[in-house]
Amino acid sequence: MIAGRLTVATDVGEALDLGRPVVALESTLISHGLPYPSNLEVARASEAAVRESGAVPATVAIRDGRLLVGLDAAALEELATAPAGSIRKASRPSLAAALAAGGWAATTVSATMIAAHSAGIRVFATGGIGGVHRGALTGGAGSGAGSVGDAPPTFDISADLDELARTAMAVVCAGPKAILDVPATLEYLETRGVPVVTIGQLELPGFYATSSGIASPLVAATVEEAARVAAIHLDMGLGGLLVCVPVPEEQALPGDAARDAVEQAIRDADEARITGPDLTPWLLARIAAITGGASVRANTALIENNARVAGHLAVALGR
Ligand code: PSU
Ligand code: MN
Repeated sequence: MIAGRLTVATDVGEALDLGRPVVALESTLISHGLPYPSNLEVARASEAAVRESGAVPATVAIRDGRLLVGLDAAALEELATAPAGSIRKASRPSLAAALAAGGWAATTVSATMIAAHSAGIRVFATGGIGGVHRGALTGGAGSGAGSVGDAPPTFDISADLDELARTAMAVVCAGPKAILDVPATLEYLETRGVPVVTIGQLELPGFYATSSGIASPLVAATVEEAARVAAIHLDMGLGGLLVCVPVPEEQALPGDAARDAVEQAIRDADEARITGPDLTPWLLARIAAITGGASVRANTALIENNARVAGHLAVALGR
């Protein structure tokens, strides 16, 4: 049983008992997605944004064989300041091993959904979900297996996608990460029955950029409208859904700058032969270097914004 592995923070447990809105936050973006001190700043800012929206934040991580749902200030700081590489990245396939190993592990979207859902949380905010990596289906560039065209397909598809299909939660993000094959990620989500609802614009957000250039499968004018769809999908037990919100305009990267940085980073990852769970953190760090930190400002802004919207969504779902 998952519940037997949970350590739920007191304020989170009280809110859940009283039926008050709670928003789960993940920890891989803290340990693997962003450099210190931006990671700690955004972790704190996200919790504050959830509170300002009228909900209780529950950052999820693993420590000493327990799934922590809600971290105190000291735990958050420990996680954010741990030396690079000292914290495991736990997703569904690596969750049991991370629990068995003891010590700290950070939870990805899939592992956070498993813990938060078991605790009774229905809304979760992240930055950008994982998805179908470039070269996953076609091989060649982006496959991580060397720079050019004859590399075989990698089948590198994030466990986030199947988790969305099976676990009933609304996950708020700024779109699939721009390092991915975004059209293939959308098709995969459709095949697995996951609604993708964008709030406030017709196009799917592009993570660092406000738009991906691809039409969103579903559009909601307001958070309340998205909440009505989420409530029905979750109540019918149809699994999870993805709610997309664009990065705030002021911190967004221009679409072409984001595209150039992503393509350069993917070429570099191919050359360095980076594959598997290391690929996403490696690409994010490389894009930060290429953009002189502009991607980190966009990433932190979108994470905090998603936390705020998730808070409003949780409040609306509670009505
Ligand atoms: N959003 C961010 N930065 C991140 C992530 C999301 O802004 O680092 C993390 C999430 O934890 C997500 C993971 O589940 O990246 C995807 O990793 P992979 O592609 O290896 O499945
Ligand atoms: Mn992968």
